[in-house]
Amino acid sequence: MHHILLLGGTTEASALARLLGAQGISATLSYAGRTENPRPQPVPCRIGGFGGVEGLVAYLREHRVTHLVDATHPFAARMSAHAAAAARIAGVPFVALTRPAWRMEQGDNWTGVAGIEEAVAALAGPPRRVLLALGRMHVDAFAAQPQHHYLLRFVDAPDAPPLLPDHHLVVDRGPFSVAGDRALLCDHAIDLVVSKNAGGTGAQAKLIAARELGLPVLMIERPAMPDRRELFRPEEVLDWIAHTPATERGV
Ligand code: 3Y8
Ligand code: NAP
Repeated sequence: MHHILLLGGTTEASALARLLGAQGISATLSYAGRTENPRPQPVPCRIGGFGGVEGLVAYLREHRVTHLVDATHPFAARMSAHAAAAARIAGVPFVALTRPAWRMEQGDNWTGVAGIEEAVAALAGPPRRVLLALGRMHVDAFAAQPQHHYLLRFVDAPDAPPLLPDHHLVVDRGPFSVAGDRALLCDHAIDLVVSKNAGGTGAQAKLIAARELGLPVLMIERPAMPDRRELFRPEEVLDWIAHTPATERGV
């Protein structure tokens, strides 16, 4: 009898949850609890951290998890590192469900930077009008470059106003549309887009709109991920589950 723990928070995780629910495969989708109203799911959900690797190992054993699927966002590096370690310790079959990084296409004008700090440093210089579509968790780092006008997009309204002196906040959740993001860039006279290389389709609209409008993009590259097997389609994960026998639990 299978029981899948699915680490979620992405479009692909939700697509896999729909497949698991439709096939009646026992699964739990896990959220960190970063947003106020996470999308309802067709399988039971749990919300909140596990308490590090040890906490996740204990969870895998207590809930007799037979397969662990890491379908978290490519920037959720800490969760992914914990998942790989805990699966190995607990002897639970493990796979990642992720998406390829975006690559520059004809008409794109990208400057790649290694991380958030490098993106902040790259914004030194005269005032610009910047779409900072990185969510809420890293926004305060950009207070080091207060000269710009920042257009911010958060999933939820923040408890306190962001530390940026000149900003406009949009509260909205993806997936976003090209028409919507193109209108946003035009209405706010944006001249630079800052983006994580999230991959997938949910966050891609701003890049396509930037290409159409001839705007430059500061692209933040992904953090390193542990060595692991990676699949790119939810159907491939179903197939993996079907062909990966559940090891004896609790031994
Ligand atoms: C809590 C679950 C689904 C999943 C949808 C995807 C697409 C829409 C686009 C922009 C970029 C950003 C951000 C983004 C997108 C999907 C996906 C994706 C980017 C929810 C969700 C959770 C989160 C957490 C949130 C972070 C933030 C990042 C906003 C739910 C809606 C910027 C990443 O306010 C906060 O603290 C938000 C934090 C982590 C990154 C950050 O550093 O701020 N995602 N996003 C998950 C949990 O608790 O475990 O509320 O339903 C999920 C989705 N957001 O099921 O349809 O697959 O990536 N999420 C980025 O890519 O740069 C927005 O604005 O253009
Ligand atoms: P992170 O930095 O890699 O993880 C920090 C800690 O949050 C983890 O150690 C774990 O706590 C907890 N955690 C993270 N994801 C979890 C999950 N799915 N279920 C239970 N606990 C989780 O993660 P993050 O970047 O904050 O991302 C948090 C969530 O938002 C993830 O589900 C991710 O898929 C989603 N998300 C993130 C981004 C992004 O840009 N980072 C974008 C879209 C969606 P413990 O150590 O206590 O177990």
